[in-house]
Amino acid sequence: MIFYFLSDPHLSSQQPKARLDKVVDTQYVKLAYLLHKINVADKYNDAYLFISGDMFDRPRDWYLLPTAILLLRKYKVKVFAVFGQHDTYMYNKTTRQNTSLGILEAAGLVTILGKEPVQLNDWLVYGCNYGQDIPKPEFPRNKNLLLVHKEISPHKIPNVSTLDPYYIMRRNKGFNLIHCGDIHREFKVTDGKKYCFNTGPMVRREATLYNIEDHHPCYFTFDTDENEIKRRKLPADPGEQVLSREHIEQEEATRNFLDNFIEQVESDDEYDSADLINVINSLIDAIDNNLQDKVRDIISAVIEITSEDG
Ligand SMILES: [Mn+2]
Repeated sequence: MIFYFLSDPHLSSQQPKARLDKVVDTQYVKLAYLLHKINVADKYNDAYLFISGDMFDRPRDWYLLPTAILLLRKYKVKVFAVFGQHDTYMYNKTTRQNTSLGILEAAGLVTILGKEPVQLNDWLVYGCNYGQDIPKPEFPRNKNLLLVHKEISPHKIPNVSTLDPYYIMRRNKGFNLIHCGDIHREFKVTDGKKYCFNTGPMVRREATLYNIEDHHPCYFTFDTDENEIKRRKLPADPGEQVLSREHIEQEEATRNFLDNFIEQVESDDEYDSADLINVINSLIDAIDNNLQDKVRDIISAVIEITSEDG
C-alpha cells in the first residue's frame, strides 16, 4: 500500500488579502495534481489519501463544494480525514454533519476517522478530531496509523503553545505513524522506527516569514513495504511571488490569538471564526466537566444560526 499524507489544505472560495495570485484557482491545481498521482498509483498498489484536519478553511462554503465534489469523483481517490477547528462550528456530533466536510462524508467521498479504527490490510487507522483525546490503539504491537488535529510541533512559535512530537510519540507508543495537522509548519521526526510529521499547509494563505521564505507546499508518501516517509513537492510558485510582504509586520505584531481576534472584530475585515472558537473553547475548558458538552451544544447551535452563510 502507499499512503499519501496532506496537512491543512484549507480549501476556500475566498481570496486571502496577502495572496498576489488567484489562490482559489491554484489550490485546485495542487489538489488535482495530488489526486491524479494517487489515482495512477492506485492502479498498481492500493493508494490512500490522509488529510489531518482543516480540509476546508471554514465550516460551510457552498461556492467551493461543487468543485471539491467534482474533483473527488473524477479521481476516485479513497480519502480519510479528521475534523480540524476550521471544518466545524464547534466539534460535536450534532452539528458536524451539516458542514462541507460532513457533506463529503455523507456522499461517501471522505471517511472520517475516530477512535474506532478502520482496517486497511494489516494496518489499523485511527483519528483524533480537533478537541478530542488521542485514542488508545487496540493492538499496540500491530501496525497503527493516527491522524490527529492538535498543536503538535517541534518548532517554537511565539505565543503559540505547542506539544513536543517526541513526547506525543512516547505517550502513544502503539502508533507507528502519527500524521499531524493544526500548526502550519512542516516537520518530520523519528525515533528510528516510528514517525511523527506534518506536511505544512497545502496553501500558504498567511503572509508569515515562514510562508514567504521557507515553506514549499508538499505532501508525504509512505510505502508500507519500505517503512520510510518521503517528501514530495506540490506545484507552487516561490513565496515571494505569491505573498505580499506588506502584511507581515501587521501579523508579527499581533501578540496572541486573543489580540488577533479583538483586532479582527474591531476592524471591518471578516474575522476568522476558528479564532472565536479557540477563545470559547478555552473558556469552556475552565468550567465543570459535566457541563462542558451541554454548553458546547448550546453555543454551537447559536453559532450555526448566526453564521452568515448558515
Ligand atoms: Mn489549519
